[in-house]
Amino acid sequence: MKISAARVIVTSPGRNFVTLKLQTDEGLYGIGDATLNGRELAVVAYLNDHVLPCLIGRDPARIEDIWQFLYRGAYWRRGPVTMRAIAAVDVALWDIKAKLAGMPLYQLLGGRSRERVLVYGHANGEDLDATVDAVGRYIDMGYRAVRAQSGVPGVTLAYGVGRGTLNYEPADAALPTETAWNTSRYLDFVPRLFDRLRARFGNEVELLHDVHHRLTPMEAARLGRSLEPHRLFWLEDATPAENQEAFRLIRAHTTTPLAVGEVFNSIWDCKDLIQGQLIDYIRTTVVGAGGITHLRRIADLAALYQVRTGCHGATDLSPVTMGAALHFDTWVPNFGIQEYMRHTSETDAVFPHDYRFERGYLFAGDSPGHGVDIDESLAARFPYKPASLPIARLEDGTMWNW
Ligand code: EZ4
Ligand code: CO
Repeated sequence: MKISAARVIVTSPGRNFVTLKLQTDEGLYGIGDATLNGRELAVVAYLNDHVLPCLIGRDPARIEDIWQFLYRGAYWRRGPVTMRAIAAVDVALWDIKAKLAGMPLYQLLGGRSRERVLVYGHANGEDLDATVDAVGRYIDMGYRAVRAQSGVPGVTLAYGVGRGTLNYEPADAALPTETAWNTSRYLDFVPRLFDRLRARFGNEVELLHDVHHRLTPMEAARLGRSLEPHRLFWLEDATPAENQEAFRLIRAHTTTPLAVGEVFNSIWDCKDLIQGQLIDYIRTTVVGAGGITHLRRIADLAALYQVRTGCHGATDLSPVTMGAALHFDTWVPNFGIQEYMRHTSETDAVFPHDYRFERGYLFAGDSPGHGVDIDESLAARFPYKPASLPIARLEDGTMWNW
């Protein structure tokens, strides 16, 4: 069998997605996601100009060798654009291999380690009352784990606050929206939010919170300590992690579990965090870190140190990534939780899939492959629309981390 054609499909059914379709000379095809929020066309160019011409005529069974070819063979290693392009190829190849075997992908990875995949949803509101109500609505929908984000009094456009729908999408304008940040107000507010949530909902529901890189290590340590009574499932991205060592300081001061890594793209970004036992959950996902082939190396390293997985699953990762992630989650022994933001109904229609949500869990389907397809004629009805992620500045104008 040979790879006979490769095509990149860009579609925007509510938001932009980049999808790779690899075809074989025997009629089988595989699908991979290559979406990089706000930088979609950079990955399209990387695939079209540098990756796809090298794939034609290759044996699609050689997943590992093609991975190594694209990683080592580029000379310029890593980075979000390269690693997403590699992920798209890798996932499409696993899809082909599993379809050829007539098995759901999790069977090829080593089989089922669990019956269902615990997920968390995103509840958010413009203020404290609205956020408490939003968490209640997620619990009513059956969620057992909920991420709570709230507008902060005195902060214009805090991270994670939607505009009245279930589908929060931060890439909201062609050019970056400017938001203003105030750390003191945030640090005063967040413990009050979780006081209210625990008082209202008790300890049964798992609660999570995403700082989205806004704090320094010592501020993060203070927040983690102040949230200890609220027993969070995790505190996410408390400080930027380019310097992995920064988490040592946070860790020394708090027992609140820490999660990080949705922006990481290789095992090298999390090696010290894992080996130093500085985190509890690693957030790298299939599309972010070079596909199933590389993510499983990260998970295996993490398992040695009792670090569990918590794959990124925001709506800017397409249903193809969600499908592949659910097969990964169904297999991976050190599974923690899976993020699950619902896609719009237009997105779900463009990407027919066999995974399903029930009572707080997602279930990978049993059709051969990763179980997600693309309806190309429907996709063509939603042309690409430029969209950027926002930026954040401190109130004096200093650029900050969004
Ligand atoms: O802001 O994926 O935990 N989830 C997140 C996401 C990110 C988006 C950026 O594209 O932090 O909502
Ligand atoms: Co996050």
